[in-house]
Amino acid sequence: MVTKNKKLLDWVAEVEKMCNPNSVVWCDGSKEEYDRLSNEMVASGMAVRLDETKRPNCLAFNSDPSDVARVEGRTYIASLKEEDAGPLNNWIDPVELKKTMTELYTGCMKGRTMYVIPFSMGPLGSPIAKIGFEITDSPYVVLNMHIMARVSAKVYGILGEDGDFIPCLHSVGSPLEEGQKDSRWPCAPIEKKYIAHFPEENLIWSFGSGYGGNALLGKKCLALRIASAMAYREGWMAEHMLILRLTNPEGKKFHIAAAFPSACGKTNLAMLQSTIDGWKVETIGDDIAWMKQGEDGRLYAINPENGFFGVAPGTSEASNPMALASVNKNAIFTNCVVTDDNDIWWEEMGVECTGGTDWKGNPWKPGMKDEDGKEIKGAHPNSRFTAPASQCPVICEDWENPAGVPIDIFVFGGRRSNTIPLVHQAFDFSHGVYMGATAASEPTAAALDVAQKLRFDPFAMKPFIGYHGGDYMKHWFEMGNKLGDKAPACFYVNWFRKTSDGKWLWPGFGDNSRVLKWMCERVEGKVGAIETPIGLMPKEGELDLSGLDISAEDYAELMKVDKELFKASLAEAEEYLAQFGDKLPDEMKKQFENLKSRLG
Ligand code: GTP
Ligand code: SPV
Ligand code: MN
Repeated sequence: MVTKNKKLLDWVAEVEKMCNPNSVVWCDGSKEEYDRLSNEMVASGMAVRLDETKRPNCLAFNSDPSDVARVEGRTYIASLKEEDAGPLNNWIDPVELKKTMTELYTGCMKGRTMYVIPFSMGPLGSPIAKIGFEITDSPYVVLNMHIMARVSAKVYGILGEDGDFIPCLHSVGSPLEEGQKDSRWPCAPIEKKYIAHFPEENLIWSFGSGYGGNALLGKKCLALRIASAMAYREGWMAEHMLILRLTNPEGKKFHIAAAFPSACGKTNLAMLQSTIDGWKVETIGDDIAWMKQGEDGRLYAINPENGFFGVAPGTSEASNPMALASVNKNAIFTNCVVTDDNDIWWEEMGVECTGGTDWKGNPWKPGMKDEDGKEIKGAHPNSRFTAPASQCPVICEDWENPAGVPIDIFVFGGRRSNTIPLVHQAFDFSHGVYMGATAASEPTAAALDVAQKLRFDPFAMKPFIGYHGGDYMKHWFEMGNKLGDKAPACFYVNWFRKTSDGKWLWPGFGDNSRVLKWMCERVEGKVGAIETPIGLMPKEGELDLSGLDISAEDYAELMKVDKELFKASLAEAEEYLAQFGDKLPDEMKKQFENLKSRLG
């Protein structure tokens, strides 16, 4: 018996009875376990092993074409009271939802193995870490969890006989009848998918999807939705943020946490290769930050994850060489092209591909067109790599330090082809909270069912706040009050502004270091700023553009603050804020009025 923990034993027995698997495997996180499951999945045809000389110990998977991203419309915060879930979440009464899901779970693991995965989010045994157990019938999930979380037999010891943990139940929702052949990627149809959270119980139930944040429950479900609700209750923060260390030519270190919506540049910024001399970035995390006030009054951040689940398309030697280096061994690729010579490929990888098998499993060549003459993409736009963070060449020596790193700068942002300038700074922390809370972004491929228009995505947390959005804003203001003059400086960026004919106005990627440099110099008081109605912007000549080929017209367009456009957007902001009702903090109203009067 691997554990004597009663809560764990009872829960596993109960789930086994309900789901009726063929057998139960208590996982230990070992290499032997990883290799055994990899070999089994290759033998059954569910995975492809890539060429060992080119990409040692790497696997490629293709998902079902219906199961390629998070499903926000099927994601629920089932708090006891509907008002506690707030307007940004879907809600179902927890009793009712458990009844519905219990019916779905009943017998759902027939013909399958049930795995019990012991994991820690955050360094094993550190006071800031949280222990979870994921029960799943997907060996693909077990393999990914090995990389993304700290899966280890040691977790049973840390848990002890009466320690607590966060139960995470997952099934692909596709039982196998006697003699039935499994599909390559079992899952359930959309109307049977549920990604459910019971925040008062710290409980997660996921059914019907095998993909990413729907299935790797330590990530969005635990480390953001459940953790954000805990953080609200306990006075800390769980945010959808990358964490990086930036060192300037004098050797001074700055720590930056940045919140951009899904597929809006966190992984890229976290591993940035600076294009300006003497400035160096090291990665601490690329997706999630847990932050607590330290004894010195500053805000300290840790990355609770152990790996990267990164967007593949667009990752190249030119855009993100450090991500590319992270996936040259021990990685998993989902929905990419397996090339004819058994390597991996995706669009804009920057290497030639003569052909292979596309994400749907069909023979594929670059430039292939469908019946309507539209180019067929080899990789799905939300195809992903899973790679151990330790393999990133610029991983920071403090990335596993349980004390975390002190945050100097918060960056908010989104994907906006117009209106929002490259960078502006908040007048103070409260204004920064207003900026973050009213951030808006254009849709990406990271979620299947998001309307194809601009949407408000407060602090990039719209899909991940485990409680009421108004309380979430209040919590941000309260953190600001607690941190006082030690609160991080707040900035807002937009790497994605385009010309009227659709060209990027800003080169982005490594050149984003120029913007980070300006932020650090602002914090140090080395540069000034121009005051605009929306915030503080670089003075002429103070944003380092040395060696960059950007025309004066493009630069002016990139930095333009069109007062009329901003004035016009006030009505949308007002409508968005109104949905928080009584829970909208007075400070948000005040900040809105201030902005309105500054815009005149
Ligand atoms: P999630 O993992 O979904 O949370 O995404 P993310 O925020 O980590 O986004 P990521 O860094 O993977 O970038 C998503 C897409 O944006 C990729 O296609 C990138 O190539 C592109 N991208 C990232 N940074 C920049 C940039 O500075 N400029 C431009 N034009 N594109 C960028
Ligand atoms: C995101 O969508 O923000 C991701 C990918 O990081 S997933 O893990 O699928 O949520
Ligand atoms: Mn993300």
